[in-house]
Amino acid sequence: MGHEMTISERQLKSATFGSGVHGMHCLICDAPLESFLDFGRMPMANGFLDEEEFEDEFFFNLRTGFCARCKMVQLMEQVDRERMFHHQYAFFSSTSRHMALHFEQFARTAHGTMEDKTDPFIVEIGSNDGIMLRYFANAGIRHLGIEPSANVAEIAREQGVNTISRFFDENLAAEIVEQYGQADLFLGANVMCHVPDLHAVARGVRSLLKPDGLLMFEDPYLGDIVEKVAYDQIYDEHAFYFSVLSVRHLFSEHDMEVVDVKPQNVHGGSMRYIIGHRGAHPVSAGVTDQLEKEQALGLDQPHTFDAFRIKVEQSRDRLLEKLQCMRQEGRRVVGYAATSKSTTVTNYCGITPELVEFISDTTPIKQGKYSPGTHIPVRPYDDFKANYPDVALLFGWNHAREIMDKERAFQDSGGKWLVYVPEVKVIP
Ligand code: DWN
Repeated sequence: MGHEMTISERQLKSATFGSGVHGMHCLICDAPLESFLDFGRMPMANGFLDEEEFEDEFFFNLRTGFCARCKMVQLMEQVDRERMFHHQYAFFSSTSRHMALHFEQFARTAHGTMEDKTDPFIVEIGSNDGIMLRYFANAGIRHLGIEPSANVAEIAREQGVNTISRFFDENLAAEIVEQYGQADLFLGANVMCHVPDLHAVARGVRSLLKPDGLLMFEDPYLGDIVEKVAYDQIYDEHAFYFSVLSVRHLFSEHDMEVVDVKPQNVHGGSMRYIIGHRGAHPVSAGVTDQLEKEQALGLDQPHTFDAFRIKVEQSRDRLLEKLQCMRQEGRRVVGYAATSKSTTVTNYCGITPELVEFISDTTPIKQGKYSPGTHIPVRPYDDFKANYPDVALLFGWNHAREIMDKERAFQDSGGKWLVYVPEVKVIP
């Protein structure tokens, strides 16, 4: 996943950067930003750490803003990309079986758009451990993954997925064209929203794609975040929260247009955007339909985000109250899945090790460490299985079906799930 070296020049224009809501500018269109939600001091979502690192832990101010001009929702402050994506990046896409299937289907759909092509070439930005590109690698199709986090990129290479560890921009696009020629498809899954300098990516995509080439990417959808009060999608790595409205504006600045959109039932509700050079492909009626839905939902209006903030605060208060009640009743609560999202929830709600004994997670690199900011121990999944708690706080709510299906024994033993998206409730 990539973005420009440091904070965008656009935001640096602000003399009051980091000290207030005034003077911040939109990373896309440079209009003044309106801040609508301040989570306060926040560590990095994937900054799992050892005890001796507590003292030097990095924090920043997590705030979101809305651009009334281009409708882009975004972070008001960016963390340098090298702090987030490096040789010890803690997230591996292949940890979910359901997601592996989803990406195989995405790859098949993308492949289907190239049936008439001879020797097609596919590029994927933020290809992680190769979860999607391995489909093309196995089919013998020319492909290139771009993944700056060296440890996950290495896993992709071991599986035969051609991968380079770089951040993508127009300069890298020129190098790729020189070496491989232009691309038929440019893919991205849960990556574009991580890139503060999206203009550099858009310029790169524009020069890299053939005249009839397609950009297909998907990210968590702002409409779902707002409707489900899924505020934990907001953290350092997610610079943007896209709608069709804002994505259309961005690419229109680069002579490209959204030709289709497809809602996806992953990560709590995502949207897939299909984009081509302006005029190269017919625009589907689905685009207009979705734009109308967004207007009905008020995604173009600042008051929608003020209402969202109130619901977020209510959700935080209810969750904390529930956990405090459970502690008073002497019930053991354990977190399930040390997700990036859990960092926002635990820090914003003030969930400490007194309320949540540990967080169970299947990723070896997180185990034995502590959660960012709140320092809840992260333990291997076997610890959860060996001694079921009374309640599991489901930080991986976006994988609820997959997780609850495989944890039937926990529920059969009397265990309960505590969820907080779309509302705070105990299951069963
Ligand atoms: O955009 C991003 C999304 C797509 O993935 C990133 N910035 C980082 C990451 O976000 P996340 O960490 O919130 O992703 P997940 O997929 O909701 O959670 C993954 C974590 O959950 C891993 O640490 C593994 C853990 N997990 C588990 O312990 N047991 C996951 C599943 C499905 C399980 O059964």
